[in-house]
Amino acid sequence: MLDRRQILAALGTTALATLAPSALLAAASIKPDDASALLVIDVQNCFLPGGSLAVKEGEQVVPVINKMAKSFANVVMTQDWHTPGHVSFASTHSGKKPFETVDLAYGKQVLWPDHCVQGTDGAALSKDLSIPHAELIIRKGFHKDVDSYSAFLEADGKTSTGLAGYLKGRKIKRVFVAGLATDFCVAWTALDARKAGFEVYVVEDACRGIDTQGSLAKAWADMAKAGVKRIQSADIAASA
Ligand code: VGL
Ligand code: ZN
Repeated sequence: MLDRRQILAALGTTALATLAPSALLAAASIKPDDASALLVIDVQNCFLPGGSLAVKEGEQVVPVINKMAKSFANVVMTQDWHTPGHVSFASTHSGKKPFETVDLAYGKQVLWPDHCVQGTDGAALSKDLSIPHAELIIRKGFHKDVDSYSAFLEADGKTSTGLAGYLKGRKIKRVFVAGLATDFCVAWTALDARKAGFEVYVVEDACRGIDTQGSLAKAWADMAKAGVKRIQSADIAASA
C-alpha cells in the first residue's frame, strides 16, 4: 500500500515529467536548418549610440544577434551604403529638415540626417558584431537618386539588389530578420522576402525601431498582414 506521502511524491514526479519537456519545447521550438538564413540588417555605427541616425537602444541588439547567429549555418549581413548628397538626406533638399517627407518619382520619401556615407566610419558595421561565419555582406542604397530600405528591392520597387537570387541559388527557403531599424530596413526586407516567396520570421528582441509618425505600429501591422512571423530570440534553439 502506498501512503499519502508516497502518492504525493509520485504525482509530483509525473507532473514534472509531463510538464517539463513541453515547457522546454515552448521556450526554443525553432531549429534553423540548412535551408534557413539569418539576415542581419544594418548594424552600423550611424544607427548606434553616437551615430548620426542613432536608433534608441540600438546597441542592445548586438549581443542578442551574436548569440543567435551561432544557431545559423547561413548568415547574410547588410550595409546601408549611400553616396554623399543622397536623395534620402534632408540636407540634399533645400528648406527640408530630417524626418520631414518629400514626394519623389517613386513615391513618398522620409528625409534623414546624413548617414551611412560610403567608406565612412559611420557606415562601418559595428565592431562588436561577432559573426565570423557570415557569408555575404550586401550593400544597398548606393544609387544616388533611389533609397533602399529593403535588402531585396530598391525603393523604386523594381531594381533588385540580387539578394533573392543569391538566397534561392543557395537553396534557402526561410529567412530570419534582425537588426536596425524594425520599422524601416527590417520591415521592408521582411515584406519583400515574403513577396519573393520566402518563409519569414522577424526576431523582435533582436531589432529596435526608429518610430517616426506611427511607423513602428504600421510596420508590425503590415508584416502581420503579409504573413511574417513575429518571434523572440528565445524561440530559436541554441546551437548544439
Ligand atoms: C534605415 C532609415 C534610413 C534603416 C536606413 O536601416 O532602417 N532607416 N536608412
Ligand atoms: Zn539609409
